[in-house]
Amino acid sequence: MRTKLVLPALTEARSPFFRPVKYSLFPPLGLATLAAFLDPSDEVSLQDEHVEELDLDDDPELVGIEVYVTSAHRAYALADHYRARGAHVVLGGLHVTSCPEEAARHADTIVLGPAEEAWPRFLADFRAGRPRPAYRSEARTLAGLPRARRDLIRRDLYLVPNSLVVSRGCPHACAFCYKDGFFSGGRSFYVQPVEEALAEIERLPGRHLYFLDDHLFGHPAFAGALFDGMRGMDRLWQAAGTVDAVLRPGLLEKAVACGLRSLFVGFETLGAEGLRAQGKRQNLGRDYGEAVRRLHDLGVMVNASFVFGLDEDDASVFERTVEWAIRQGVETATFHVLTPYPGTELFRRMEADGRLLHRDWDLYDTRHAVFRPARMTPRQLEEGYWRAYRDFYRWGSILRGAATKPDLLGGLRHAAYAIGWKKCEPVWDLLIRARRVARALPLLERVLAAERHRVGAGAREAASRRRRGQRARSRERGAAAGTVPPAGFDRLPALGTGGPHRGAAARAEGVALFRQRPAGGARHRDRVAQDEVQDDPDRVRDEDREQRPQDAVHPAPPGVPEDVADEEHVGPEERHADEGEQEEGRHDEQRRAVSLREPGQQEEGAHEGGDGEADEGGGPPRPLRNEGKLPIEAAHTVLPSSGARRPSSVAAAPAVNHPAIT
Ligand code: B12
Ligand code: SF4
Repeated sequence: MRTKLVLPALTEARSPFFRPVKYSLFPPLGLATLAAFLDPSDEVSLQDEHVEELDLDDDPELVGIEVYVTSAHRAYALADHYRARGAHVVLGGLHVTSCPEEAARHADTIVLGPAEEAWPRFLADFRAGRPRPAYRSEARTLAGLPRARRDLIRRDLYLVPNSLVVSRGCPHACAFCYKDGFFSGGRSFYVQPVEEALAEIERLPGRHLYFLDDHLFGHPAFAGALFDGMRGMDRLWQAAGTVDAVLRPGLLEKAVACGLRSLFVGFETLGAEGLRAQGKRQNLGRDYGEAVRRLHDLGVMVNASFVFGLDEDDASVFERTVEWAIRQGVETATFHVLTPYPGTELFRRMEADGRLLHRDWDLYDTRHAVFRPARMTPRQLEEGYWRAYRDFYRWGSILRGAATKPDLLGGLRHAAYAIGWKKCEPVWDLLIRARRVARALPLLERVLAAERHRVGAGAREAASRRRRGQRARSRERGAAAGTVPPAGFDRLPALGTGGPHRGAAARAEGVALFRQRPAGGARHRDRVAQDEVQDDPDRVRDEDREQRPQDAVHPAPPGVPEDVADEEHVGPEERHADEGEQEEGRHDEQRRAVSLREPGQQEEGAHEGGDGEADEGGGPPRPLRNEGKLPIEAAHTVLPSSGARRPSSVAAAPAVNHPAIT
């Protein structure tokens, strides 16, 4: 059987003038997966229009086309072309699943959802001469799949030929994500058996890997076993993860130990309210600054993803977001205009509210405003989006970001990575046209590897910073409870041994507990505070919280059987797990210390968090953290506008994973 599989490109990727490198990054893994189900006797050609001219004069019997929203029109044109030539055309992929009626007008057969089980059924029917017009994914597993036909991929045309996915979907359910629509009617998060994933990694040549999983850390037992298995493979790899996964102790360290050097993190917004409306509660109250620090301390570069146009965003959101990212020393940032993909909850809401401007799918590319934003015009949104890119990647911004790194090597690595992606686009364009883009991979590997020897030191530094942070937080709590003197104050001798009760009683009676310390007393006060920590009930609760079962890395027998692994996330249980997390998020909202700062309070805010610097200064007691007393709605992030060397916690909003490099 003569079969052709095609990944059509969106218009921009075919430009005769300029080709962004992002379209030459990853090969069409989905189509290589489908090709594996063909018979060895079948003739098959796989073409990716992002990197090559399509040969449209051929004469296949069966044509399979992958359809994304942005390439839908092109995909339909190709489908019409091949149908006119007598081929049987099958359309599949995300957009077909979202808009089946639309796709069906251009296809002999459509396949809805992930196709590992439906595509072989179709092939059997097709060979038997009775193909049906539609197939829907009925069973979902990644166990025992035939090997993706990577031999059909022209590796030399991609910068990152070793892309792979070892899971499908994600344990979360966000209103703007493609995930729920695509995986509806079955499991929406499942993983490959660990041995099979490791075997695939072993087969991939070279050192560099890019995991395209929506949330590689989404199943801690699986991810832990995978990372353990990858130790000693001498890989360098990149992936995507959520803020909460980054903050969770243990797993990230394992990932770094087996080669993680750059992570795409969906920060999405610095305000809580917008993404709360999107149902992304799992990351609420998370400390974004701490997430970035944790990654950097472990030698992992950060590609921070942000989305603009949420209902709480006004025209100031662009500058605030960019400024925050630069100050955090984020190496690369990916900005998106909020885009209601068809099939998502967000799309349904926007449609019901009459906010969609059009359905020209070509423009649903996260660069155009396709809906009416709440607090700015569509034009302001688009202009702000482009301005954010320009501002973040200005030479001055890159240098400022690089200057946040603790040493020269870190700064150079930062600058090299950012410049490589965004300042060398003409060079990429040339390499792409000369079909030499793969030659740049060793360079990428060198940049990624640059900090490797620092990782041990980074981890130690991180641990000591955490300890200092714990002490600082305990002091704050102690101060609130009346047991520990605030910064710059000493305990009055007569009341020095009072516990929380005594402190509260004394406060109630208006008795002074502390006196301002004369200059030079910091060392003594630190000792006192450290002793007090032992009695601090809040601290115990804090530690408990860090070790809650749901936060802990589950014991991971290597080779977690997929079914067992999935039980935690599949079907109704998945929903429960999600709800559990959301519930947890709600509790966290109440319990976690959320930094509440108003403009003008930046200097204090800048001293909060892990590094404990604030307490070294003396002066009056600084504002205490919220301790959950104020509603989270009040916790809009206010970004530092000046002065702070390292802004810390931000009222966190949930993360979204849309893995892409730039
Ligand atoms: C890698 C990637 C890219 C790569 C290239 C794509 C490629 N080589 O396949 C690059 C960087 C170029 C890219 C660019 C863009 N991307 Co992109 N990308 C991805 C990513 C991270 C992984 C895709 C992947 O390999 N998945 C793994 C394989 C195994 O799955 P699959 O491709 O879906 O294939 C399975 C099924 O869909 C089905 N199937 C697929 N094709 C076919 C065909 C037939 C005939 C059949 C029967 C079945 C079938 O079977 C496969 C096995 O189950 C996804 C996120 C995701 N989780 O999918 C986003 C994603 C696809 N991208 C997205 C977007 C928006 C974009 C951009 C517009 C971003 C931008 N602002 O520029 C551009 C435009 C893309 C385009 N050409 O139109 C969205 C798409 C939304 C939508 N509804 O279509 C996604 C889902 C990200 C997101 N969460 O928003 N992307
Ligand atoms: S947006 Fe990200 S975290 Fe949310 S469901 Fe999608 S992949 Fe998961």
